[in-house]
Amino acid sequence: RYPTAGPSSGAEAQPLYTNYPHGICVAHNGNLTNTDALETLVRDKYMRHINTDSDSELLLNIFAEEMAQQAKLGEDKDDKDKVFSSISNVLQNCEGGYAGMYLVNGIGIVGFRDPHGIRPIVLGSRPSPTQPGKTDYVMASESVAIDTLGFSLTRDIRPGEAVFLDMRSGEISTHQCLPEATLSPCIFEYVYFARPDSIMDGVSVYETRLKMGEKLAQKIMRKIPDHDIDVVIPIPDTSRTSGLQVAYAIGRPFREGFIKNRYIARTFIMPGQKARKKSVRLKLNTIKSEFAGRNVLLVDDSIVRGTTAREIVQMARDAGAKNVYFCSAAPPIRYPNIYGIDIPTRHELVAYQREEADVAKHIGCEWMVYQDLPDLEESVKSLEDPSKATFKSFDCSCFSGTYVTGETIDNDYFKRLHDKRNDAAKQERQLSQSGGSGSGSGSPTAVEAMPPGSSEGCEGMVNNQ
Ligand code: PIN
Repeated sequence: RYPTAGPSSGAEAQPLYTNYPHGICVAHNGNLTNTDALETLVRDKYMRHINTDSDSELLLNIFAEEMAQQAKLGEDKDDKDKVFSSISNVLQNCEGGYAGMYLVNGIGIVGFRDPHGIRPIVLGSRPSPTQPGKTDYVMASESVAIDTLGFSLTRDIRPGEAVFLDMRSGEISTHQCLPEATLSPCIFEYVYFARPDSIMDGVSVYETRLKMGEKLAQKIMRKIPDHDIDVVIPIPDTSRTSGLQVAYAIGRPFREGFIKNRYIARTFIMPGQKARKKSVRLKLNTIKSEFAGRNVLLVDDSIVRGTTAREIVQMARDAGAKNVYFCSAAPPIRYPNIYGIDIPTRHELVAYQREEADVAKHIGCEWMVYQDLPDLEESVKSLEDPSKATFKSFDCSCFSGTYVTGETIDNDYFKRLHDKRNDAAKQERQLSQSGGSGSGSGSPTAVEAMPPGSSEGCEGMVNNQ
């Protein structure tokens, strides 16, 4: 798991382990938002020692403590009931977006998903190759892992639900540990994070990206009906799918103009604008003949800090493009993400206090078009199986500033997030390998009162998968 809040020290590498009771491990994806309150609970009430700044350790101890209490109740209670009660305790106490698994030594494995289903987790199965008549199970963040291992996707784990695999009996059981849970998954999984071959909450990620392209094309046609686009060029890799559909829908050729150097590491790992900027040129090269003398429409999945976008527009010009237009399959990102995707603090976002035309000016293109948020939501919602109709809403917080767990997210929270996430802080942490993870309490969800921060920009993001 990449750290989105704390440092990346070896002690925080998953799975995290506690030896009391039973011996319990945790692996999780996402981010807890009330870590201060949880730290107090674990230290002062549970009297448990905390060794790291990782929220995974809190998740581990909250479950472990409840398992210890359940163990005291004696043998007459089923293992699965003890496990499910302990998961209920986790879900009631932990706020944020998270999904994961605990392995309880001698008892089994339990997978769980946060009460809003912000982060994904799926269950798969296959006939056991070693025990005829029995079934093997697997749980993972994305269905692609299930395919790859030769299992079949069974279903998504529901928000607030736990799935327990009993290692003694080999039985599987499920329980809705928080009955009032509702599904509001992170829409960014569909925009960028999930692999296109994943099926997430019953919807093909690939198909949602085609829809995003279709809706984006419609907006381009509405806004600039007399456009003079000669060719549509995606910025690899994620935007290929939506770019393909943009080209098809506006009736212009789709061409590969940027080729990725497959030996270069992802740029988000590099702190600081200079390193990232340089790495864009190392990472991508142009096929000059696709640009020369043409009006090109570049398509990207999203624009975060705009550093890559700006560099890429310049690369298109250097390759001989006559005019460069830009479109984004996602709406303007104006707010930080607090559920496990490292979208930085507000002032580092290119769309912070900028409208479309200002962003176009900043990245250096002739004009640009962003997807509208209702269209993005519709791109996913329209593909939902109507017989299931499970989406209540989506977590679109980085576009809208509305956080589904909003009641505990206040300005104090965002200030601390800023202190951890800005470039300068990240660089300092990289040197010292120390830091922390934060939270807040209070009421409003507004993030207007962000403190001024680092002037450095960067590109890219990462989530906790
Ligand atoms: C590209 C994913 N995508 C590319 C991530 C960069 C924004 N950036 C978000 C665009 S891939 S910036 O799938 O990893 O190939 O323009 O905001 O700097």
